[in-house]
Amino acid sequence: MPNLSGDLAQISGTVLIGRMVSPYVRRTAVLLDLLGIPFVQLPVAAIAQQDELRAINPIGRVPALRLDGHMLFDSLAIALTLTDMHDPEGRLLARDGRERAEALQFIALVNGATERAVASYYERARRPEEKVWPEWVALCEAQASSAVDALEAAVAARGSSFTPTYPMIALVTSLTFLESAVPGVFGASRHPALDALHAAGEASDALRHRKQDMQA
Ligand SMILES: N[C@@H](CCC(=O)N[C@@H](CS)C(=O)NCC(=O)O)C(=O)O
Repeated sequence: MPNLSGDLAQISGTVLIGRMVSPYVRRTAVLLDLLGIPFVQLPVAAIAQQDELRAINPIGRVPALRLDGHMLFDSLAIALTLTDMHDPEGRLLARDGRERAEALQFIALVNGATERAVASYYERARRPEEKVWPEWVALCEAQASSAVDALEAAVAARGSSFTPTYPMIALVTSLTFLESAVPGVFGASRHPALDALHAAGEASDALRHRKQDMQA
């Protein structure tokens, strides 16, 4: 019987809990790398290992991050904590003013699109076929598409160059997930600016060391 709490007790230092197939886990790993924080990854499967996961994170989701002996969860809360502590110049996430407000809104769009896509994916992939609710799938995917369209407009206005900031890393990891899990929400013909940025981001040093991986 696997025992996540027991495994954690055996490891010292910073531990990232979750698999790279999750865009939220993957962006957290990339952020830790960019901040130069060494960590051990425990590739816990959120659904299959729910009971164990809830014993360490009451919401039963990944990522969770054990940092300085405390368990943090929710990727944005983790990112805000890590950048407050280790990014004093706001290199990865603007620290104040309009730039911070814009960065947080951008992340909210990325996370909103991803949450709706995850909901649609779970409905289609995890429910018994006869219980899948097509109207719910359509609503989730319409919301995800609308958020991705807004991201396309934002990126088209600023240009498709990739810089390894947290909002860009969040975007690229989510686009990779969307492409594989919810076909039709993000695509090169409708989203040329996002497509160019996505390709540049996935090829960058920051991301290519932390591949999306179903197993890891
Ligand atoms: N808002 C959360 C979302 C995390 C999330 O949805 N994680 C998914 C994996 S991609 C998960 O844990 N799913 C299991 C579940 O929701 O039961 C975050 O940003 O960390």
